[in-house]
Amino acid sequence: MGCYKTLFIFIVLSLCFGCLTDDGGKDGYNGEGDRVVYLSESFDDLSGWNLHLGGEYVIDKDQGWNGSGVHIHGDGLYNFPNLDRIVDISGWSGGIWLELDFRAKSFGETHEYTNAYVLVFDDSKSSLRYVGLLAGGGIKDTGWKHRKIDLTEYLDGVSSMKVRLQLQDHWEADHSQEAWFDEVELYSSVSEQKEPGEVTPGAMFLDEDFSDLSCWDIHMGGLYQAELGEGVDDSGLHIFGDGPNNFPNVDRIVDISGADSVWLELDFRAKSSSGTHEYTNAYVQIFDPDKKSLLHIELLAGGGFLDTGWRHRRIDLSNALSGLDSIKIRLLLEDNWEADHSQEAWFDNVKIFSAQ
Ligand SMILES: [Ca+2]
Ligand SMILES: [Ca+2]
Ligand SMILES: [Ca+2]
Ligand SMILES: [Ca+2]
Repeated sequence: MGCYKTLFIFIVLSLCFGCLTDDGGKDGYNGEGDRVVYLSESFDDLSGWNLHLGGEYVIDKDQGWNGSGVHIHGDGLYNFPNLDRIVDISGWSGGIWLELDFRAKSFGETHEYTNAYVLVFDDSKSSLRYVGLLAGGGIKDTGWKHRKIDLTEYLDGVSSMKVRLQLQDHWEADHSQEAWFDEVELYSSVSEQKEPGEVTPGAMFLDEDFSDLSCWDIHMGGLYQAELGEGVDDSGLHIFGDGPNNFPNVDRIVDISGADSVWLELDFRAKSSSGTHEYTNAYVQIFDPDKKSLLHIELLAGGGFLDTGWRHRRIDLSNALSGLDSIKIRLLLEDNWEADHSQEAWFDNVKIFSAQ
């Protein structure tokens, strides 16, 4: 499999600071079956949400999927307008899901610049647990879409979460984006919980054990370096150093033509000089190299820890990557912090494959 030099354009995943006070989510009540509903928001009004604006952005009510919804619109340069609220989910058991309807619109359809996100934090630790990319470029108007997100793995041990609905505008002031959200539901259920199925790899598209780095394009910043370091067995990729606002990463193109399902798995470890901040650390990003659009973000470790130790993650990308012949995979460390707060990350055994 070849390696290709590709134009590198940065996506900076924003983490806007902190939220102010909140009156908390709606009290839990029983919905369908054994569902416990923690948040059921139809946006008849915006009460209970903290609005965080930037540039010339406005957040107000507009036509939603069902009745009214919330609308983020305006323009700005490098702005991340969002609304968030804290939801008490103490005592949840079984599985926990977030459902919402959204629509995202962009001035242009040819850029990887991102648009609509939903972010989930552990509020008690100010740590980011989940990054849901809803629309990541390559579109002019998604129309209304529905998304159901299984947060069970990401909210393990969390009793107070913050949900943030966000538009990211990395673009010049005269290129605008807008997003709508509606019918946001957060609920847990024991009976709806699904056991993760076993997956047997079939065709392998990438099987990287990091015995060398020759097939990767390396993009560093600040004092960051990439080297062959400690792996799960033998060597792995180690990204280390320091800098303010640096996003060192490696990427490569992977041919997935003919895939009828696409799975990604990898081992990773992330370390931070502080265990108390929501600042992020290790990510995997997947792009459509032709459209330069971002298709999936997997947050591996998002703050609130000193050292994760080695962990394993397996992700079903079949829906996000359906119909593509090639993708770009990027292994990324984000250092949004000052120069004297450092982070490092390790990656090993990165595999992309079809299920048998
Ligand atoms: Ca509504
Ligand atoms: Ca703009
Ligand atoms: Ca290895
Ligand atoms: Ca730093």
